[in-house]
Amino acid sequence: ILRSGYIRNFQSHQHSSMETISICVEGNIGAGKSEMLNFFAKDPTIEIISEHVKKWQNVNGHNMLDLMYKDPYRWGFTFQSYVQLTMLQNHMSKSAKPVQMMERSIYSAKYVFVENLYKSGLMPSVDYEVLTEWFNWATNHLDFHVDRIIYLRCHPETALERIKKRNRKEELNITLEYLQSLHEQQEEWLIRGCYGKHAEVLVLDAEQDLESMLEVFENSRNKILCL
Ligand code: TTP
Repeated sequence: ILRSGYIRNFQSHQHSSMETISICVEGNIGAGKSEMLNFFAKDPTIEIISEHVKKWQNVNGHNMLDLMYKDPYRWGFTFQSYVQLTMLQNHMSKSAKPVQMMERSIYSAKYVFVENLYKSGLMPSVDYEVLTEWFNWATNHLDFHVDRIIYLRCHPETALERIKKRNRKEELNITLEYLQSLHEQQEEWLIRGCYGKHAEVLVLDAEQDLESMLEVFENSRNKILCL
């Protein structure tokens, strides 16, 4: 039986104990999502899904991430449609473990990145409409659910500092303004609920250094894992 992702998400609190708990980690570029997933990867009861950036850097020899940053108007649609596919593949993958934790979701790809490209004039409206049709169909007809969203919330300035430090070559020209727009989109989605509610949202303060963040993950373990 096909179930609506939306309807299932609203009913997340009722999920049966036989089902995997599905957690998505969200936050701006550089917020520390990978560090959080690395921390929980040590737990044998949790399946981690995190290698998405590597996929986007090599689509059968094409670095889609790089093309998108070099010319978003030309490549934004191609890139975002591939992101949408890889996110769907992640959502649909079945886990043998009781908890599945994934980096990002089809929702942030759409509500944060696609909306931002469109609103800032970097995506033609026909591209935006086609991506939206695909997104609406997939989230309404495919059988996946999200139980909890962890929002690693930090200032765009902090995100920029971390991006500079890690020095991913495709991201060298990311500006503070770009991160501010993405931050606004995240706030619209996860704090102000402008795109509807897909799952319970747990906000964690991601301003702190890595050591303090690891302590936060340890102390909030039960809340994060919906225990
Ligand atoms: P993130 O998914 O934010 O991964 P990250 O490694 O930056 O996360 P963290 O530092 O918190 O561990 O972004 C990866 C790159 O992909 C980044 O340059 C932004 C870009 N991206 C898009 O352009 N569109 C999208 O829909 C998504 C999800 C990411």
